[in-house]
Amino acid sequence: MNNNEIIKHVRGESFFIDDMNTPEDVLYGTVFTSPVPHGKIENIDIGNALKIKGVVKILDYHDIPGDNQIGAIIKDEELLSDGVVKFIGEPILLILSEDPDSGKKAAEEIKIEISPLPVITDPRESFRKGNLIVPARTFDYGDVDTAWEKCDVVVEGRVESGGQEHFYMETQASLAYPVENDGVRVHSSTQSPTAIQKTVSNVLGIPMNRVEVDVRRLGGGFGGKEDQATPWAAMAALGSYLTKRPVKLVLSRSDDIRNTGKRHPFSSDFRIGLDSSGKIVAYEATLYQNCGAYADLSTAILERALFHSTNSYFIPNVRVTGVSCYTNLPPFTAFRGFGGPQAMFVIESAIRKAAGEMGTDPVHIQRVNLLKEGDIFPYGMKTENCSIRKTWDILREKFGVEKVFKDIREFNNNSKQVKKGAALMPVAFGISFTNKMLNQAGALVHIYTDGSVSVSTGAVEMGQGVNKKMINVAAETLSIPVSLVRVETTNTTRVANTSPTAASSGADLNGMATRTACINLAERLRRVAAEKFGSKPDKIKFENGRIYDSGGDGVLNWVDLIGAAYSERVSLTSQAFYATPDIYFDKSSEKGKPFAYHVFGTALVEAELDVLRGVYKFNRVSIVHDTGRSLDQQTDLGQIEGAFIQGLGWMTVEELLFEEGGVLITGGSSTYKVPDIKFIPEEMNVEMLQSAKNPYAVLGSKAVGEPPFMYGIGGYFAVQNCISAANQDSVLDYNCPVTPEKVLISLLKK
Ligand code: MTE
Ligand code: LUZ
Ligand code: MOS
Repeated sequence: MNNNEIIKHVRGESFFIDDMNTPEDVLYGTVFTSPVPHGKIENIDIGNALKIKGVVKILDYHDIPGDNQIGAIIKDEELLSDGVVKFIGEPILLILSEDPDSGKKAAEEIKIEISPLPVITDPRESFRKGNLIVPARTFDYGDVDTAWEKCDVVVEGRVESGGQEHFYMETQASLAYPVENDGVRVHSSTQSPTAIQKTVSNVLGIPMNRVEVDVRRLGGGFGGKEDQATPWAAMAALGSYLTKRPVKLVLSRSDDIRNTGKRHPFSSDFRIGLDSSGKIVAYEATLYQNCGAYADLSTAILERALFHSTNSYFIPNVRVTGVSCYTNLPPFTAFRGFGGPQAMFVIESAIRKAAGEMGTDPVHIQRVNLLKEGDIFPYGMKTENCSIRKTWDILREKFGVEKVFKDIREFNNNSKQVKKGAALMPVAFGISFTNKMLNQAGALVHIYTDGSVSVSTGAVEMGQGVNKKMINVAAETLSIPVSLVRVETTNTTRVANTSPTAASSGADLNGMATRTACINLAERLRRVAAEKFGSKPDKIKFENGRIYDSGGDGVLNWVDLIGAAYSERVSLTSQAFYATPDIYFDKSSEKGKPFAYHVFGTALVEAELDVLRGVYKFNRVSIVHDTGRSLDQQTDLGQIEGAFIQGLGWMTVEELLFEEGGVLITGGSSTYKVPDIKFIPEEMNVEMLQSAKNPYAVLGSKAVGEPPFMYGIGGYFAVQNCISAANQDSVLDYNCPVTPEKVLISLLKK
């Protein structure tokens, strides 16, 4: 199959913001940001900066005609600081210049005096000082307090997981134009066109109908542009609105890495209790979420962490508490998995530690606790079409899991300098935005008189192939070749009030809306054909661009049918809406059915360690993943492999380091390592379980964007197994990423 988007990317033909033609009068935006992690601005001197040739204007918060506010969930973040800065990289001034270089020079000439305030970077310290975004939340199920007595083994521990830089190929970028009647048009690399429309309207103090946001595609988002494309777009819009000139604002890689949020680091405590058969009887955990300086999406991310704190296991007694702690780091934000990976790393660590204590194979504990059909999650939702055991068993048979472990033991018995290890990682991930309101989407479909079809939805293409999936849905529903269908830019004037393309539900929600719009069109066309054949609408069949009468011998081709419909003055446009049915959640009891359904799967990750150097590689990964009826197999394969690698990177080599005072040490590709082609396992086996039933997404498909990320967690434990094989005395800790340096240290530990 031919994924048009990807072929264009490879050929370098795809357009991103920075490739767009800019008018001659364009101005360039440069953002002057805080050099300190916390402080009060005493004085700013822009005198010398204004003298630089090419500098047109330098804006501060006084220039904002509307609200100086960008907080999406909690209104705690200014667009341009009005006095107190809380992280290094916080925007203070917007420099507008005729060329990008003079903006940069001007920024260097700005003199700022800031009196320092105390800096906190550790979430536990912030917690002790009561510096929380909202009060702690607790999910409670069964009776944990009395359950400990029934356990044969109880172990406790601490787990740390690091942040993660999104490292999308295209940095944050926007281009804003003034349009007549006091409006603006904004092109942005954003996952949330409507969020930008709302924020720009609010910042400029103009109604939303004067703000048009248009998105062609993103050079990657991964959650980093769900909320954090907004400030840059709002600044470009502000500059454009005030100067009546186009303004382009594209962050350099180093500014992007320094000024924007990443995956939240978590620090967690757990206690787990099991009976002698390996059944988990009770589980308790406290998650300290390092939120950075502003709320951003942190509270929603913490909520999803709580939802996924028992991963794919049934545990009868659970209490998990989460706290969202402010610190003086960039506001951490959405990143593939959205808190799910952080919470799953905690329960997987707890299982490993318990297995060590009991002298049991962790694989055994994982297996006996896997969810069964009808089991209940701690938040009250029942599993349905639960395929976790099926994916586990298929993996076991198809990829000879037992033999893999046996071969590894034999290999390790005969090898001193190289040790091997492997781990299994089952995953259950809930699909729907946990904020019910966001589970809605719209589509607008036109059929032109030549039979070609135009589809607009609220979904944003960011490399995940959602456009290809929309094409497939429209083509299948109208029974026409995919070559007749084109997906337009995502534009707030065509599809309004859109949710971000996120929570893996872009294809689900927008696909449903697209399908409904196409069904409406097909119904109208069926009536036209019936009229023409002198037959009944329910006798009309669509097949491969051919329309025929199953009750007679009338036949039409697609183009003639469209021509007939047009002559008969039948509307060839349909707009449709979709809202996920039957989801609800009661925050007072923390119970409900927050997800339309779950995605399941299991991975086997195999690693090999060079004991002298501490370096490791991943030889093979085998994944059985429940895709439902795939909307596009090539795309889904890419999503499963890509998400796994990104998860593996988070667990192993991607180390985000801040100095004590909040200075980012790993601010570029020379200091922050992302997986490269050589890091990818030599052998990647992916088995898609397409038979899994799913009535809750379009055409029986299942969301695929985020769930496979968490297979990467298996990589951590595979490396840990190598370490144990090399040094039985090494004390295993649960602190990702497990970089080669850390491996070497634990190998040397006695
Ligand atoms: N794949 C690519 N190539 N680039 C991306 O930015 N984002 C991921 C995932 N896959 C991403 C990606 C994230 S975080 C999400 S939520 C989903 O795609 C969003 O798209 P979907 O809802 O259409 O699956
Ligand atoms: N974004 C969001 C998400 O706003 N709510 C969610 O539940 C979610 N889940 C995953 C990724 N992004
Ligand atoms: Mo993805 S983290 O939902 O953008």
